[in-house]
Amino acid sequence: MTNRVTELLKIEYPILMGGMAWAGTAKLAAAVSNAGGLGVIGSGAMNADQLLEAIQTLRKLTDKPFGVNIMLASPYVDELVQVVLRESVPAVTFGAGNPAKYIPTLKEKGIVVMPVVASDSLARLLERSGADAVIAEGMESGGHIGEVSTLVLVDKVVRSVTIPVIAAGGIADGRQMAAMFALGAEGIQMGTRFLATVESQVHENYKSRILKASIRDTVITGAALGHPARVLKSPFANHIRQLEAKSPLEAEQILVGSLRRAVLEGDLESGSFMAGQSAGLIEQILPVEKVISEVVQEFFQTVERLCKEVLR
Ligand code: TUI
Repeated sequence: MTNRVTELLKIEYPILMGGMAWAGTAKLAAAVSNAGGLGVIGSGAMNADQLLEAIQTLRKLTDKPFGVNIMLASPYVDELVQVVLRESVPAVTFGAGNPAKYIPTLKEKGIVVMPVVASDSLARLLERSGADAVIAEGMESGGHIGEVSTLVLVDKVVRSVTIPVIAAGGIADGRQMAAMFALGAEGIQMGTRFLATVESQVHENYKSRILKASIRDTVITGAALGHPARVLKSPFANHIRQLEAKSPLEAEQILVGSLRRAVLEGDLESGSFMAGQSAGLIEQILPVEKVISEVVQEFFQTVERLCKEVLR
């Protein structure tokens, strides 16, 4: 496949890995890059030394382009930006905030900058600030989310900017990829789909919970705390939702470390199993390469089918 996103990133398929704290390891990112997509190290829970180590590990596993996700709510943002500059990583994605002030120095180094946006207004602002592409992430996504669905957000963002738009949130297969391309997106980003792979290092409980989930098995926690996050339903998620209304400080306290407990320990009692609504579409743990080849194959089949059906 060749389009503006594959050319910008020098990759084979316009498929990006979501920036996932704890779960977005060097090993998983290298697998995505080796399969022709853009693997992305999730630095959300890392300090500068840990990010440097992850980049070095990834570089031993692949010589293909890759990215680093910087979560703007991290206390280490400035030092993480210094690491990606020093290491001249090929690409950076940003989430959970406005990264405009970091764009000029990253561009000077030739780093491709792709912020995640949940609104058309931020997309326009970041295009003016020099972003190379934007990732329009709808509220079907796992983790921290905005308020607009992927279908509506991608349509609006495509009409609002001239830089390439990458669609994210709820996407796990090739028919959805074709739907996003129909709206004018030139790439997709998937998170949850890559968690349920052989190379993913999340706890087995996390993978099996994704496989078992139906499309209605996610809920939003943290809305009353000002940081809504989509997670798999559980007694713990229900408990937080009740607590955050009455006692926000207590809710914040029990949320601390809950993503780590889910990813590393598979803690079913007090873990936050962040996942998108696409969890309900995922039926099998597959090698990353198979995920990407199936998505691409289904994308092309869908485009062909649409041409035939409409032109019959
Ligand atoms: O960032 C994500 N997903 C995440 S981050 C995360 S860890 C976290 N925990 C608590 C609070 C914050 C983060 C788990 N999952 N996705 C990208 C994303 N960015 N989704 C939504 C946004 C977003 C929202 C508002 C981006 C910009 C924005 O505007 C802020 C502004 O200043 O205009």
